[in-house]
Amino acid sequence: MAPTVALAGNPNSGKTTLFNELTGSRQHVGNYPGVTVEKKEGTYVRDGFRLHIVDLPGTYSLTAYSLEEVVARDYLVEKKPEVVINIVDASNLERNLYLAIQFLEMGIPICIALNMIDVAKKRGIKVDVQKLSSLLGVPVTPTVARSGKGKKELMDSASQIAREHRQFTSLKISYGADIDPVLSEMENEIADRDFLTDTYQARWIALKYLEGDEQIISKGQKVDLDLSNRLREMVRKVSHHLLNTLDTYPEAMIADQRYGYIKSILKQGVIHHKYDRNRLYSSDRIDKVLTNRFVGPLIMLAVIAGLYHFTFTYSQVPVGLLESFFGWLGSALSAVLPDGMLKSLIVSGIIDGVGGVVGFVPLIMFMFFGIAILEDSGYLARVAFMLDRVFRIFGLHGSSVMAFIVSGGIAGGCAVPGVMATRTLKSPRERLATLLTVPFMNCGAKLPVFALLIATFFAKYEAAIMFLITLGAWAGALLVAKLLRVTVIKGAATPFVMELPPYRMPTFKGLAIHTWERTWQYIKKAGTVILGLSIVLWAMMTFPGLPDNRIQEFETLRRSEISRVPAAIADELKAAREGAELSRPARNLKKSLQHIDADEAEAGLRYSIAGRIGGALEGVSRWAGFDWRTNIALVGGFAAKEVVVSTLGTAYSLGEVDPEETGSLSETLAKDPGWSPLLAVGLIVFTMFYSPCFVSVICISRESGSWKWGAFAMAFNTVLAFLLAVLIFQVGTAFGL
Ligand code: BGO
Repeated sequence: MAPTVALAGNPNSGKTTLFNELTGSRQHVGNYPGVTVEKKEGTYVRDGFRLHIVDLPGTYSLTAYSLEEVVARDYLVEKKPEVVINIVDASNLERNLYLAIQFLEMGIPICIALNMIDVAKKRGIKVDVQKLSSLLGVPVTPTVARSGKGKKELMDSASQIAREHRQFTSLKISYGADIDPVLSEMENEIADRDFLTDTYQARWIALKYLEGDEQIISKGQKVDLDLSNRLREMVRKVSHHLLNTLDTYPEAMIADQRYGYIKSILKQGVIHHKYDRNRLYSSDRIDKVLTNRFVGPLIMLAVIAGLYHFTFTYSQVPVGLLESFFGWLGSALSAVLPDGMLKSLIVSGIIDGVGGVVGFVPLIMFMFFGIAILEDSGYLARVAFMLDRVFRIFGLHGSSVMAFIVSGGIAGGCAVPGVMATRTLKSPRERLATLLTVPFMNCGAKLPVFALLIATFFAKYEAAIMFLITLGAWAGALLVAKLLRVTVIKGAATPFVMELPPYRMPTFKGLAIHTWERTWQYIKKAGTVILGLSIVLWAMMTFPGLPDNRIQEFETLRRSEISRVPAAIADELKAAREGAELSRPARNLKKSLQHIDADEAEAGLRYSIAGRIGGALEGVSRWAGFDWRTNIALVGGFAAKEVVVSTLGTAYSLGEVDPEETGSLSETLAKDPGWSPLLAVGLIVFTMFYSPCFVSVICISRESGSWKWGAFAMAFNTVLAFLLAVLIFQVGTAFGL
């Protein structure tokens, strides 16, 4: 039987004209079964090769909004023609490609007839056919259906696809940060239960539920009511969320993202207007400036620098207040609770550990608020669009940009959704390179570490240093990606297309919800995972406790200190209340005894499980200037990066050098002679690049399909981070910094 070619396209695209051109007198007209929609069929013959041509009803879309759309769609999924010729009006490309994108999303083998090229030319529109074809990944042939121009070339492409039975992988578009996670959750459920998957693909079914496609939903209700209801509930939730935050609906968002995808294709030099179009959409007008080749990147840098300035300036007061509050809480509980394990756990383990992380909530909140403005307005997608030019040089794909931004490319993201976001990348090699480098971004967990060190050592230049850290993270990620792409993951780059949704005015409600959602995630993590880890690390820093003979040694030291002064002085100290005025010899005795207490605490910490691990690593870590306390914090950071701050908090709290002058961790580090700005820079760089946290490693392994890559990320990143930290410390020391 002759292979079937279906003609599809928008009304008035020239479908009927082309059909008549192809079939001549070999055609007949009937109806699609059960409906009054006309069905025209015919035969095309060339060099003895016959093709059965079916003219589908003209449609703008493949949703079930009209009878024509349902008929066209049913024909495609039920009859599975070998190839679809999509007739696209070249003079109205953006509108016409909307249907083409939906064929690609369904994984239907298509070739494009770029029709009415003569009309386009008359209107001063020039289309780069080659570029369009390579960006869409399908053959594109310019045609003039009315004169038959391009007919032969078009049919050559179509016959080739039909003869080869070429399979098309379905196009995966990102539908935005709100829809994407729900879509993949729905897709997994659908695939697990084989729900309608004998006819449609799982992702497409999920998409139709999100678009509220009545035909698919009613089919679903009949097959598995329970799952269908669950899917509808997921859709209801995300719809509610979208309505609250962006004042939109999933189907509108999906359409926007599809148009954004098309816009991004057209913006890459596919279409040239000879005459200046006097009517530009406002988004296009804004884009003319914001994504301009020269001005665009400068504006982008200024926006990011402005974001950091805003965050650090306005969060300073609330961060200070929270820090003071935790300081006060620690001292107050210290005074009330009796000495012992419980007091140590609450004050050193929980308050100094978790408090250090919670203290940064205002900063995180301001940062998320700024990011929400960029995201909700549509500017973040433009950042990705501009960065694409740079990404290609490093062997990555433009779609990787979004994964980097989600992971904290500007700040405050998380590598876990970043790793998930790589699912939209088609090339497995580019995907792997992206997966392995997204953890270099400055996720929300690293921010408290940076904020602590910047506030302690570079307080005057907070925004500038944060800006440098961001540039450093990108530079590191891109260089490593390049290294991977020329060594372990070699292969050519694929053309890039990404979504450029229209600009929107963010609503205050939307910004508030987005900011709060993310901040709440951070607080929840601090209150659960970080709290748990802080307790475990406190235990590791407390047990097994000094052996009796060592305790005895410190006791002897204390006694000998006391025996060196007249008994009256020792009695004065003993009898004195907290804060009471003491004589000079009594004050000296108090200081000596406090030093012995501090030495004992430090000896206890060193003797603890964590202390021994930190101490054992000191032989190597000294090269980077890290002492055993920092080592404990960094080992804790393997579990979650926030733990670096909480562990430093606990470590310095347990081994307090000068108990009379307790202050915030920042104050303690500033006073500690072992710390310096140089060491802080080394530690910042190490934190930026060393092993992804445990959860990210699991995700990398799962998404790459092998534990090998998870292990690679841990080992490679840690070695790289260490070498950089050593370099900074050694060179800095050599220059006397
Ligand atoms: C009329 N170039 C030009 N210039 N015109 C084309 C081309 C092309 O490549 N292809 C088609 N057309 P349909 P659908 C018409 O009918 O095939 C013209 O809905 C007219 N009719 O000739 O019907 C085509 O099947 C009187 O134009 O589209 C047709 O997809 C004056 O585009 C129209 C002028 O084509 C739609 C045009 C009485």
